Amino acid sequence: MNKADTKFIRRSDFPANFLWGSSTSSYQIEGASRNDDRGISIWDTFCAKRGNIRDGSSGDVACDHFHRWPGDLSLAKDLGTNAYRFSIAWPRIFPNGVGVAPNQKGLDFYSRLVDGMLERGLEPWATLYHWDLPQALQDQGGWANRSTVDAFVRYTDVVSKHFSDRIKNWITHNEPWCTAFNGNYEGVHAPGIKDFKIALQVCHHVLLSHGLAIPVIRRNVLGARVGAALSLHPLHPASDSDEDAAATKRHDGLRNRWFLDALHGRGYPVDVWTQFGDKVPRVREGDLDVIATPTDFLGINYYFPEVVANEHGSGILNTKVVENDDVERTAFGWEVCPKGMVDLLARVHRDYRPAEIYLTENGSTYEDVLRPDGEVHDEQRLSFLIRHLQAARQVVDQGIPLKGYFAWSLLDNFEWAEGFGRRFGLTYVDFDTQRRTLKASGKWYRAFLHGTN
Ligand code: IFM
Repeated sequence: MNKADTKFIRRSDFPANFLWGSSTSSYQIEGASRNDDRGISIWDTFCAKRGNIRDGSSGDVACDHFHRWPGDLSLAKDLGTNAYRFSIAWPRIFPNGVGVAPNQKGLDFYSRLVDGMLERGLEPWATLYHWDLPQALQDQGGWANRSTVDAFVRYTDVVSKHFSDRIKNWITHNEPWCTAFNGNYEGVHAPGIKDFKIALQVCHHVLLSHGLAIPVIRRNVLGARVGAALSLHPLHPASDSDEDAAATKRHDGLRNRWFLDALHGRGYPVDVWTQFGDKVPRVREGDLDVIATPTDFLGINYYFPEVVANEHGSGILNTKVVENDDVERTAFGWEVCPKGMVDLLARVHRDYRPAEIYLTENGSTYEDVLRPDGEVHDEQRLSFLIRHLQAARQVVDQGIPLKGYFAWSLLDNFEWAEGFGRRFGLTYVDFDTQRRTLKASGKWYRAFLHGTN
């Protein structure tokens, strides 16, 4: 393990108005999947199919946050964070995805939750879509069907109107890449489709719905601040060869530029678009302008860089992500590379100039053990956190408008296809008893935020 020196980072190294938070998402923590008339989501369906989730689990109970949210928000407050990123489960608001009237009980749940944040001095950062699409919409084709875009806009309208007095910060979509490609090309996430053409269409509709939602939120919420959260990766060629350099550019075209270019008014990158042949999405006149609707910030979820090689026959773009052995990795196999975060944010700032950037997720998973002394000594996560905060400071020092950091995650939770086997929390959750224990990394974050480390 690479030790990080805790002395070299202090909260006071950051601007006084820097936002400090933690992130979660509805399906990963809420549980109570049938309570208060919540509808079925694609993740309920996906989890029910044997073999989809590594440990056969689901988010049915998860962290039981639906019932335990007061304690969880108090954990976030005790950490010293001043913001909290959460997501709203669409099927709690519209159990069938659309409808004449929303489900009042669903609105009431989030109302209590948001009041709980405000009472604790946590600024609510709401994500509208963190992957739990109502199953009824998937039954009509899901995001591949353009009518899902209209349904999303209607859901956005209802929710943003309802919370207009209490939520100012809105994230339309979390990681559209994952929605589109994990869910509809690789088939490892809900809805479990493996079709590149469908994935590209899904991606287009998700981005379109982002653009259409922005003016709706602005109309409903005075002083609203709106953006999307993208999962982005710094990329490196596997060798000095021209082939690997070209492969890296192609991979970047889909992994990063497909989203960044479209959101910043440049359309989809032509160099990769032309490689997709008849698989390209149907794009109507005006769609690209809608997608490029100006935002207030860009959310970046940073986890790891990728090394790319040219490989004929591999994937759609003849590219392959390779692993070199001599790097530090998390238990997920993801490379630990704080410098990659600096490079990535510098690149985004240089090439796209978003008004503000927030690190809306950053974190790591390790095999945590709750010891007999009642402690979780997660030194590796602690080191990961410190080094990424040091990297964040370098970003700020370079004059890049990074305005906040949200650690993923407040709690260990349901890690999608990996089930409960991947712990990302600053807080350890015993899923048998639902007991929460702040890990060493969480204690350090608390001391950092309170200025006592
Ligand atoms: O748990 C996920 C989260 O839902 C989206 N971003 C990455 C995290 C870790 O895999």
